[in-house]
Amino acid sequence: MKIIYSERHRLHHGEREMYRGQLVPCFEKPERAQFVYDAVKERKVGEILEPKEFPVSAIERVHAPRYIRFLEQAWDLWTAQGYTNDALPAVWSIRGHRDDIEPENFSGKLGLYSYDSGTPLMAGTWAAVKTGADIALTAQELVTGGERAAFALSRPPGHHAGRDFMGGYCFVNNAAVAAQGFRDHGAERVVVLDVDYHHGNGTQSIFYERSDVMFLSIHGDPRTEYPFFLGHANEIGNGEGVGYNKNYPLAAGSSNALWFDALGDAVRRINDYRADALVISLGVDTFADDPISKFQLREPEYRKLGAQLAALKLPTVFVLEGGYAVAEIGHNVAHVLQGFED
Ligand code: SP5
Ligand code: ZN
Repeated sequence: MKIIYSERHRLHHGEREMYRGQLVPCFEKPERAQFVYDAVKERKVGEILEPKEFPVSAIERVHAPRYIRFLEQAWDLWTAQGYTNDALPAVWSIRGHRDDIEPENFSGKLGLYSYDSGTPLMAGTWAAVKTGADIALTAQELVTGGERAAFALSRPPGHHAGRDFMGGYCFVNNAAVAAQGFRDHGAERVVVLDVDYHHGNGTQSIFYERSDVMFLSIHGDPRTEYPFFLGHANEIGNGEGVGYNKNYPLAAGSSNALWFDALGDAVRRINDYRADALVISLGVDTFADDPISKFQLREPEYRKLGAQLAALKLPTVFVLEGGYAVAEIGHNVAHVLQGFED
């Protein structure tokens, strides 16, 4: 399958994230995409292409314009105050407080548009993030144009980013941008299936009231696992969207048998929905040796996942999400893609 990649992801390279009261080295780092690039190239998964450039309006189909303006301007606003280090939020709004007035103060703006202190923002963040969305849209356009599948090899990841918030190392929701791209180019029903270890809270919230994009996610139970405040089984959608959101929270440490039971149920639902296109939020932090996650997948499981996705026989875009066992993530991703193509 075609692989879309750009070196520009390197412009985003956070130094430290807040964890248990301390700043620790970022898990989400440029080497991640480099290892994936090296693995798909070495294994000849497919031709590697540069992305096209798309207008920001394509991103604003799923993100609030004032949030995107903020991302574009954030570094300039921060450095105008004399700072040169990564910006990290330390104050947030909360239930019942105002979100309709954007504070003038930079820390206030950053808090309004984020929900954790693990997602540093720096000089090249917007450029990398914009390129990531262009990569997702290029993959979608190729598949809309008749390619069976394409892989958006981008970072930073996207599935924790919502309509007007960043967090979980994510700024723009590349999977949601691709899904909306399918809708805007002829697909009537689109599925986003999220197999990252963490619940795709951003994607869920973007499509929660819609029946034209169904969202399914298999993830660590939010009772104990990040992002904690969304991803429970009783979140089934709202309004028009009732019945078009499905969560499979699994206890940390769950067996591969349980994981594939969830995938089997998801596959049945996707078949019943009669989708026109499929977007996979492909996180490989489900890997047994991932440093921040607690599932047990390895090569045979990744190949089986790819094969079961291929059996859906849908035009498919894979979008890279998490995965922090840096040296192995390239092979883990390649196993899914090769399992899909075999
Ligand atoms: C895209 C994605 O996978 N985002 C995940 C964000 C998780 N952020 C919280 C990470 C907490 C780090 N825990 C370190 C445990 C070391 N033993
Ligand atoms: Zn993750």
